Amino acid sequence: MITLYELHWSHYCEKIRLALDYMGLKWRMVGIDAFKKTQLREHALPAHLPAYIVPAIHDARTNMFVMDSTPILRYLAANYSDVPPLFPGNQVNRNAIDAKLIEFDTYLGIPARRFGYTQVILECPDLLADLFLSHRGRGVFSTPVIRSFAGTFLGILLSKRFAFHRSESLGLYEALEAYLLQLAAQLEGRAFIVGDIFSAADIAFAAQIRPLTVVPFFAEHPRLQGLFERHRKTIAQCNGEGDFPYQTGIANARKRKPPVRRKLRTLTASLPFQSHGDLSGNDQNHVWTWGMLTMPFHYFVSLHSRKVRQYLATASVR
Ligand SMILES: N[C@@H](CCC(=O)N[C@@H](CS)C(=O)NCC(=O)O)C(=O)O
Repeated sequence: MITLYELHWSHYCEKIRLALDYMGLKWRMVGIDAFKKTQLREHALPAHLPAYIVPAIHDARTNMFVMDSTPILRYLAANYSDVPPLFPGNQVNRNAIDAKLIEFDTYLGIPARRFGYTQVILECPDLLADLFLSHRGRGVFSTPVIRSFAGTFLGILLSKRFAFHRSESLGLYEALEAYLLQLAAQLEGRAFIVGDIFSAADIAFAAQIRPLTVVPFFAEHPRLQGLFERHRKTIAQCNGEGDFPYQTGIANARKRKPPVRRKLRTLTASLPFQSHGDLSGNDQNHVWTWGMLTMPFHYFVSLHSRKVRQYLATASVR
């Protein structure tokens, strides 16, 4: 039996759930405490990684503990045969799938997480208390005022962890838009992401674009609709989950208030994230540094830069 350690809403974790189900393996999930990570600490930290993260798996059959989503997919493919393959085809195709996984982890997964969380913070920050604290304090974090304070506090912590307030000055929205437009052009008329067969690359793409479904700048982009259609189709084909709580939370918030959109601008920027050999990049920063003192300002002011609440997109706002 394989144990998957996860944070359920993480798109890196969804990728592994989809892959395990696609392969038809027996597995169970263990939700971790995002702060203490107690469940992960029962296993030794893999030497090539600096800190505990999810997804991680423990395979009771081999007694192996593997962390980081693409190494997990590689492990599953290498250790389970006679199941639908994650890396089908010849060696060239397999290498291309592997390269696409690292590309998606780095260029799609990292910024999509950033913009997804930013959207939650701007539209319904209280939801963060449900995501991170529902298992703590015997329900106290679900009571209205405490939920609201906790949501704000968590939003500030997350903004420091991922430097959400820098996205606008770095041109990250435009940089991801350029990456996705290029991807959409590459995939035009093609059923699968690599070659002519379904693979882990299709699974990874479907999971990793999910956070962008709540960001109007991307979700309503006229030239990106094919990518979102591909996401929906792949999730349905794999019997994946419907809307996640953050998607429903934002949809409900939009029944009360208009969505938060961006003022458009013309800017050329590229994604600054980098992979490291056969490992993907990440963008996590230390939370408890002196820089934390400036975070309330960034949270309440910088994060709102170029954002407007408005029901419909216009020529200058989406
Ligand atoms: N490159 C990693 C990224 C995993 C990652 O960043 N996981 C996040 C959840 S989405 C995490 O564990 N965060 C815990 C933390 O920031 O301390 C992968 O592909 O699995």
